[in-house]
Formats: sequence, structure tokens, C-alpha cells
Amino acid sequence: MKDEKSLTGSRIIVAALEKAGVEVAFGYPGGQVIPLYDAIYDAKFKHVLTRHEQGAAHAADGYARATGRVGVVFATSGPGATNIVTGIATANMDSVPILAITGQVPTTAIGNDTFQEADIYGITIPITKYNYLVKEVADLAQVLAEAFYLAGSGRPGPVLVDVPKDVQVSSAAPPAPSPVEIPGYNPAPEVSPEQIEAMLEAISHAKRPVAFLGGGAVASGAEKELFRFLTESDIPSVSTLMGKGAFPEDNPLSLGLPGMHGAKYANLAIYESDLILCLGARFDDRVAGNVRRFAPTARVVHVDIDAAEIGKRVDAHIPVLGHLKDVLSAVLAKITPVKRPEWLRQVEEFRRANPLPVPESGTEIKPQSLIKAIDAIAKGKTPEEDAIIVTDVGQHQMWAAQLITSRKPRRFLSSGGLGTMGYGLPAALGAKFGRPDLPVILICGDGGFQMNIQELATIREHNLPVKMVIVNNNCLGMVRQWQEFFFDKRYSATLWGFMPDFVQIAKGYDIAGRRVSDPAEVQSALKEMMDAPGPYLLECMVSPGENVLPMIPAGGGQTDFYGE
Ligand SMILES: Cc1ncc(C[n+]2csc(CCOP(=O)(O)OP(=O)(O)O)c2C)c(N)n1
Ligand SMILES: [Mg+2]
Repeated sequence: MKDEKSLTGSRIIVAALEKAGVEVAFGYPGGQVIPLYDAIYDAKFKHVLTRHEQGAAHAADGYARATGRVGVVFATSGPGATNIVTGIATANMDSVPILAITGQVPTTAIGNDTFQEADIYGITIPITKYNYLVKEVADLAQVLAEAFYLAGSGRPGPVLVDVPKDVQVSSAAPPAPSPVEIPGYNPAPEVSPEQIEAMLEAISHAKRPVAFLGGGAVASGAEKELFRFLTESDIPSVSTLMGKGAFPEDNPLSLGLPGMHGAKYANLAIYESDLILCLGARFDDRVAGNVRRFAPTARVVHVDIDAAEIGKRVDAHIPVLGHLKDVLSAVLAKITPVKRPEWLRQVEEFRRANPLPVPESGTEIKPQSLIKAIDAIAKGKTPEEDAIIVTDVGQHQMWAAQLITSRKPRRFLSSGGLGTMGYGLPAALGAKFGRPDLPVILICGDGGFQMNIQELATIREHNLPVKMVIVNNNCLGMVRQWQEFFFDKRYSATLWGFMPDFVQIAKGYDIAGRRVSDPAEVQSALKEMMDAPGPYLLECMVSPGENVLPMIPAGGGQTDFYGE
């Protein structure tokens, strides 16, 4: 049916994105999305053409993590769609709201092994919050409204909408927008007063409480409530990779990163605590390797917006279902401020006796000292102006997690749950599109940089002043470390037979760069990088044999430190 008011599926998609307030989307065209790209030609939002679909997916993710808004990625059918699978799985593991729109072969051709056909709907069922294959153009507007709502509400996550080519070209009258109601989906469960009472009671009896902050503490936007709660109740906190910056890490009540490569003092505080207040974290095995030896004498309050997380790995004595902002507001309305001088003295003693290792050398750049120097240069005049730090995956990521003191939420972006090498460079460019007002600094390994190196072209095309630091240890450092510790130093496939010249590569992309190997040059090189008007690549040659310590081997309890 075609009347004057009808629009093609492609135009309905573009209109839905415009209506949702999308400012920028990332993608890559192909045969089954040519009609969609024809509509994008006139779109009010900016389309950023990356150099690989994986880059587009991670860029949408970086944009979403930096802003809290839904990131959008487009890809064509078949290989385009399968190229975004890693980006979708990365976003899913870290609860990042992205909307992926893929082209599909025409509905009549589905199932025929048609050219560039892949069942991306089937492939992404287990790695999306929800996904759709749209068979009728009349359904498209409603599906997109639901997709945005699902991605961004409750516990955020990726949603995929697969749109066959005939649906893109056929027309429907845009339906009047109807409010999205999804039976059984409750993104804002009401907080139970009994659960709040039980939580308050546990806090009032606790002598040694520790708040365990996860990604939910960032996603909930409960920064102010959390600050009041922790400071008024004198509760020390640890934050996971996802929770960094939910509470300012330069505050004496912050103990930084817990878990496998967390600070010893963070793990000792957890181990000794009598109350774990888990706020939007999921007791991931990289944090709680052995749940029985995590906090053996503690009661556990587990606050989460997703009921499926509560009791998944650790039994909660007090489950609290709800949005963290609502839960903390309810708690703050009733709580009486207390001081805990004894417990905080003990925690300070843990910190004093077990500092994070930051070796220095006059002859080689120690990666830990490099990260410390980046932390200093990333600080703004106020925390509001602090740079966004984006990492890749490996040793450099763990040093960054330990030593970067995040003072605001959404300023430390890293692939946590999936641990996706190649995430950093495209995520940094996405973050810069989301927050052009803030400096964006990428900390990346020599391995991970080569996994999406093609996005240098996207960075250059848009002249994005992304500051890229390659921590070049001449190896796949994190795997090399495991081989050193647990496989008799048999370095299978972790020491490169060839290393490219990254500064020359940057030059090929018309990006300024410099290589340093003298520790005396680090400060001036970082300053030069920050002062450069455009993108800049700083390759730092660091000691190759350095290990990330402390380390709790996989499956270990909070005091099972390697080598002790
Ligand atoms: C896509 C992907 N492949 C493989 C791995 C396994 N892995 C984890 S860390 C690592 C080494 C990373 O090396 P590099 O990027 O140089 O960082 P470094 O550890 O040296 O700092 C590897 C291979 C991974 N996390 N992701
Ligand atoms: Mg390396």
C-alpha cells in the first residue's frame, strides 16, 4: 500500500533514529544496505564510515560508554554482520547500550544460502539483550522504538535489528507512535521497603563494611547518592574495571581495583570485611576467583537492577532488587551518619604495608611509571575536565586499571567481561565523537593496536585529536606472563618475529607521532602529545619482561597472592 504519507523501510529507520535523538552513527555499507545508505545520505545525524565493521561496533560502544546514550552501528548482511559480532559480545558482557542495524537478504531468499546470507539473528541470540528479524515494513517503526528502549533501559545492553532488503525498499505509512510496553520486562523494579530495612540493619551492625562497586554503579548515574552514602557512612570501596570512577578514586575511602590484579590492600580489606555491599557488580571470576575465599566471614548485600545477577555466583544474605539511585535514595533518607575510625585505620595500614609496585629505572621505561605519568597528564583543573582514558586488553590494561585514578564515571573505558583485544582504538574514536569537549587518551598494547589499526584512517579523516600511547613491550605481554608463571617459561607464540614501525605507520596515515625509549623523555613526549592539535601516536618502548603484580592466580581466594 502506498499513499502520500507512506515511507520506505529505509526512511522509517532513519526517521526513527532522528526521533530518538541520534547524533552520530558508525557503519560500513554493502549490497544489502544500499537502500538504507541511500536514506542515510539525507539523515540529520552524522554517519561515520569506519574502515572495518568491527571498528564501527567498538566505536558505537565507546560512544555509548562515554556518554551513557545508545550507540548505533550499521552493517551489511553476511560478512558485514558477522564482523560486528565481537563488538556486540563485548557490549553484552559489559552491559553497554548499542543498537546494531544489519541488512539481510530479501525475506523470500532467506534460507537459500543466498549471496552474503548469514543468520545474524540466530548468531546473536545469546549475545544480545534482545534481537529482531523484521519481516514486515509495517512493524519497523515499532520495533525500532522498542529496540532503543530495551538497549537503554534497565540493565543496558546491545539490541540487534536485522532488516531484509525488501523491507528496506517497501513502504508503509509511519504508524502513530505507541508507548512501548513489553510484557514481563520491568526495567525499574520498585524497591522493597523490607529489603531497604534489612540493608540498613546490616549496615548498622557492620564493623568492617566494604562497598564493591561495579558497572551498575556507573550505569545508574547514582554518582551523587553514592558519594553521600559512602562518605557519610565512612565505608571504604573497591571498584571493578567497569565501576572505575563511580566513586572518586583519589578519595581516601577508595581502595581501587580488587581481584586478580587488584591492589593487595583492596583484596585484604575484602577478605577481612564483615559486610560486602555489592552495588551493581556481578562477582566476576576475575574479581572473586574463589567465592568461598572471597570474604569468608562477611554478610553480603547484593544490590542489582537485574534479578538474574543476585545469587548467580555468590549467595546474597540480603538481596536488594532495584535501580541503584532509588536504592541509595531510600537508604540515605533513613541512615544515620557514622564514623569508623578503627576499620579505616586498619584499611590504611593494609594500604601502607602493601603499595602497588611501580618500579623506576634510569635506563628503560617501566610501563607502570609510564601509566603513572599518563595519569598525571590526564588530570584536568577539576575532575570534570579529566581526560577519558581508553584501554585495550592485556598487561597495559591492568596497569592502567591499577594506577589510573578515575575521579568521574565514564572516564575509564575498557573491555572487561569479554577482554577484547582490538577494542581500544575504535572505542577511543567513538568516545571522542561522544565527548569532543574532553581529551581522549588511548593506552594500547603493541598486539591489540594491530587488531584494528585500520581505524587510524577514520581518526585522520575526521581529524579527531585522539592521543594514542602504545605501550610497546615487544610481546603479547599478558599471555607471556602466564607462560612465565605457569608454563615453565615456554613462550609459545607470544614473542613477535616481526615488529612494525608504528610511527612510520602513523605517518602513512598522516598522523603525527614519536617513539621514545629513554625514561628521561617520557614527560616531554607526553606533553608534546597533549599539546599537538590533532591526533598523535606515541610509541613507548618499555621493558619487555615486566609482569603485572600482585596477582591472584585463576580460582584463588582474596589472599592467595602469587609467589607468597
Ligand atoms: C581478540 C583477542 N585475542 C586474544 C586474546 C588473548 N590475549 C589476552 S591479553 C593478550 C596479549 C596482549 O598483548 P598486547 O596487546 O601487546 O598487550 P600487553 O599484554 O603486552 O600489554 C592476548 C593475546 C584476547 N584477549 N583478545
Ligand atoms: Mg605487548
